[in-house]
Amino acid sequence: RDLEALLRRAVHNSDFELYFQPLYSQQDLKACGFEALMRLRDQDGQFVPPERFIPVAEEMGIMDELGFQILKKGTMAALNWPAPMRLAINLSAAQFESGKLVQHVKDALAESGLPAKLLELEITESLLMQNTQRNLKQLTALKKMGVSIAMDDFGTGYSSLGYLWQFPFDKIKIDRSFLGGDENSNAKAMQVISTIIALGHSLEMRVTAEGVETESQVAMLNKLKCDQLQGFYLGRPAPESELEKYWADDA
Ligand code: G
Ligand code: G
Ligand code: MN
Ligand code: NA
Repeated sequence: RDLEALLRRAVHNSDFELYFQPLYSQQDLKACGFEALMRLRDQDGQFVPPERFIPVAEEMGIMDELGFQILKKGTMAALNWPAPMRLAINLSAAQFESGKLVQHVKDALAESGLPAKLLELEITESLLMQNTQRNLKQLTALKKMGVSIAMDDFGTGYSSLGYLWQFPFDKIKIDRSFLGGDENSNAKAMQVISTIIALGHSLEMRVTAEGVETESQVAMLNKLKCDQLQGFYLGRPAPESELEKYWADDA
């Protein structure tokens, strides 16, 4: 199939792009890092959605190698950002299953020279539902290297709470569905968000809200002392060449 050929080329020639979406710190509402998001183009130059190509890459058994390429590309890009701008990278289960993840992260950091403390790895809770102990072990090894670990899409999985206390995550990212409701559901969603923030803080984790699309959401999350914000209102995923604006107005 076409998509398989695209993916095979992507992994062989590192023929794909990374886009980067800014993460804002609540305190000064300035960008403090970027999340890398993989972008793959078809023959016509149109983007194929990650929701479509990532499952195929996993089926093909190349997601582990592709994940390694993403780590290498991402850390190389982040090297050009002003410190302490951080890099967040999404991991997939295949990278844990291969048993190579820790070495891949080590290699990417060594090759790029990016300090481990500037790298944050995002995992979803579904990843911890299989091979829990084995995966937690790899996360522990990564943490020992100085890399931080975030739980992505928090609140959407089956047993968010079950894993939260089993591993010292540095950060929780509240799934964007909590911010996506209409005005009626908003008040209730706010209660839930506020509770997740309190829970995270009680476990000494930082909390990020995803899917921030309006100014009033920014104000509300500020009031709730949500540590970081991410969403289209603050910045859409963009290519490396367009990130400078996020630190240009710093001086
Ligand atoms: O921005 P967006 O449409 O790219 O992302 C859609 C989904 O694809 C998200 O769940 C995101 O976590 C996932 N995704 C995007 N880039 C990567 C990547 O580099 N690695 C992995 N494992 N998932 C990614
Ligand atoms: O699962 P993960 O959080 O890694 O997914 C990132 C995805 O979320 C990307 O597809 C990105 O484009 C999308 N995204 C980021 N911010 C927003 C937002 O404010 N609104 C919506 N609808 N999607 C967003
Ligand atoms: Mn993510
Ligand atoms: Na997410």
